[in-house]
Amino acid sequence: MASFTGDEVQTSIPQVDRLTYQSVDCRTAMNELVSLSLRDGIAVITISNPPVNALSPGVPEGIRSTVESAANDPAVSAIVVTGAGRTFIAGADIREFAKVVSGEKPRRSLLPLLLEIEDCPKPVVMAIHGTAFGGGLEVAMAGHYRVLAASAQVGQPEVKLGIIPGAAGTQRLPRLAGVAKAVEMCAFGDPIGAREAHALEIADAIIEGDLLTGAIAFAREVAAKPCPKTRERQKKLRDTDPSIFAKARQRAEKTRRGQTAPLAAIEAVEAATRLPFDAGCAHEAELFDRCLYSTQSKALIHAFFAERAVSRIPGVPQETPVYEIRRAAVIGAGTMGGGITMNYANASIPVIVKEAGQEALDRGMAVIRRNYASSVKKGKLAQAEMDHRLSLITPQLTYDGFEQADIIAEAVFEGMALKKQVFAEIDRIAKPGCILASNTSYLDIDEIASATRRPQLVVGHHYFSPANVMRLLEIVRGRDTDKEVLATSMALAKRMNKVGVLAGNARGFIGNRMLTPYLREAQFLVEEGASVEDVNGALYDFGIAMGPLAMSDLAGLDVGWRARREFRHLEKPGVRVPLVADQLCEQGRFGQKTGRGWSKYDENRQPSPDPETAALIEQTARKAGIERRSIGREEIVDRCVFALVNEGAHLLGEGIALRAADIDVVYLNGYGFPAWRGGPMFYADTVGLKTVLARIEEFRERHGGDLWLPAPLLRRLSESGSSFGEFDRQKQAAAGV
Ligand code: T1G
Repeated sequence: MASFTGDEVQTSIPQVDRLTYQSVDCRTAMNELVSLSLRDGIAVITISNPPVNALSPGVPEGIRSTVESAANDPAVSAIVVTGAGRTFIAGADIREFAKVVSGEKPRRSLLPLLLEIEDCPKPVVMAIHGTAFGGGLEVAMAGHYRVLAASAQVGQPEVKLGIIPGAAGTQRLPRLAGVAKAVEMCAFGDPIGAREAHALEIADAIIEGDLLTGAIAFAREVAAKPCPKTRERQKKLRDTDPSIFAKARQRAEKTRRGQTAPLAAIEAVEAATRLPFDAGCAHEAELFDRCLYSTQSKALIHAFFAERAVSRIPGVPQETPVYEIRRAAVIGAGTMGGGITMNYANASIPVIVKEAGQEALDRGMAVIRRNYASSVKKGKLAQAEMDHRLSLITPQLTYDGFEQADIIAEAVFEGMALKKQVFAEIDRIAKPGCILASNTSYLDIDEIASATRRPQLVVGHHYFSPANVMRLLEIVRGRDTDKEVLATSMALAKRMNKVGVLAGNARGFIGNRMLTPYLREAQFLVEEGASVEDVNGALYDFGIAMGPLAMSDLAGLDVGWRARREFRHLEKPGVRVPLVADQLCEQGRFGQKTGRGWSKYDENRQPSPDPETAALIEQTARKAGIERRSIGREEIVDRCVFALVNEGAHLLGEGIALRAADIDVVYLNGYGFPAWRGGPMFYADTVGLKTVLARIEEFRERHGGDLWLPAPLLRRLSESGSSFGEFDRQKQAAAGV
């Protein structure tokens, strides 16, 4: 069973600064981030550090001084700590981590402050609304009592940033909620709601109505009572079943494959059951530092901020007006149309879904119902909510009602002629100001828009299959697409709980454009001697959710086949193209859906090597005079991943993608690229662009032609010793977004 070793730590880990947070002068007892007020003997400490009350520099200092001041004030019988705005404390300030890792700032420990809160002679009541995450929950657990608004959430999501709780969260949480729950919350990072927190005794009360009023009343009740210290609670640590940790490690290896922080979190909570509190905290701090200085943490923190930056579009300021989307209509109830319809219903937007025939419509609605039913079965959706969402969906065979829609999403068969016909039709029906969105995955948005009289209201909304599950939405800007339409699309993505990424109107936009060379190399590798299993296995071990050929078999080989036939005229003579996939399709082998493709599939869609495919590959290679050789995993990974990177650099250079980070967000949320590698562009930076360029030139040397022509931007950044991250920073500074 794997234990935490920590992935390669990039830089040496400096000693933690024992200097705790310097308190400000007690007389003032507050700073602009933390204020203190008195309500009839109850001190109210309010943290106000928008947008999420992170523990940025100045906040811990303010908390320390105000707690000290209240503790020393004879007029105070109890203390309430709360957050201003939409949330309690959402954790440590993640932006500070980079400064610590770069050595710009010393790492400061929150531990002494939390001990002071816990040792305060007057009851400290933590009043929690919104989120108490990470350091926020750790501060809350150092308090003597916690009262939650009914809608509040608490959690230790640090592992999602490649770290673990670093302020005794792994030591105090098991003492409050029990070891099993603490392992789950710290190792997997998902928050829990107020009711569950109350049932687990993390929360002492749920406050209905005004939180502060309820918290002050609660504080008044406990003012004369003793101050229970979380660190002194032992009951829930006793007789811990050791299989809790073994099971958690198994689950982490299965569901957090390749990630090191979950294993570190399990080890830290385990330490709480073996070591006294202080020693447990010291062990936690050591594990925390190993994670913090790891590449995985940098990658996951990059992914956190990248996902929040994608909605910033130069020239589309945050205050750009958006169209109100009250009603929607979808054309096509197939695999994509059905999922898109669910997205609108999930966002509480009434939606019409139109199909050409009753049978197809019934089939589409049956899939929608089945999807909802399976969520109810898994306890992810209440039956009432399922019924409500279905009630928002109107299946039909006509365009009736389309004239009232604020947006019409098209998800018909991927052919330009049909798309243009449909857009001409809906353009005639739709009301002025209605947005027309195409789900095309690679066709020219301007060409589609040319079939309408409102090209400024035409945009690509490219969802990923299954559309109701995959978080990515590529928002494709056409030549005439209005900025209000882009702003509306970004806002709609957020309403659907999707990540909207802006893409330029190039064939295949961002994701699929990069996928072409990635899949090309995977196919060339099997022609040159690697087995289908070698190629899939190497990328799977690299961390990608599914190997390239397995992914093609899942998506259906006929999808690419149709596109290749549509664009055969664009192929450059004399340029090598993959030779096997077309033959598989001509033999009706489309992958999982036909039981055979690159691999064979049983009735449970479990893959196994297909000797016929292997023979076909060998035969094809021989006929084409392709030399076959044994190929190592490193070459397989480098050729596939660097093909992605090189094409990504072309896209950036052409302005099809705004930021390298946007490309990473596309691949993390649409193509199963491991978040702990940060995305293809971030990964390239960790390898070093000089190394990437040298490898690409080596491949060009060996395989010739333009396929491995290094992108000019990649060459420029590599030669100037720069990186994609630096490219983004400079661009952001220049654009001021
Ligand atoms: N630090 C710095 N900035 C943060 C932040 C944080 N912890 N959380 C959010 N932001 C910024 C974010 O970048 C965005 O900025 C804005 O706030 C709004 O965020 C010691 C070591 C709280 C659920 O992992 O999960 O504590 O883009 O768009 O959708 O053991 O933010 O507007 O410039 O996400 O309403 C642990 C991370 C830290 C929580 C709100 N805490 N945050 O979601 O808004 S590690 C977390 C969230 C730690 C301790 C350890 C979410 C949210 P901008 P948003 P939202």
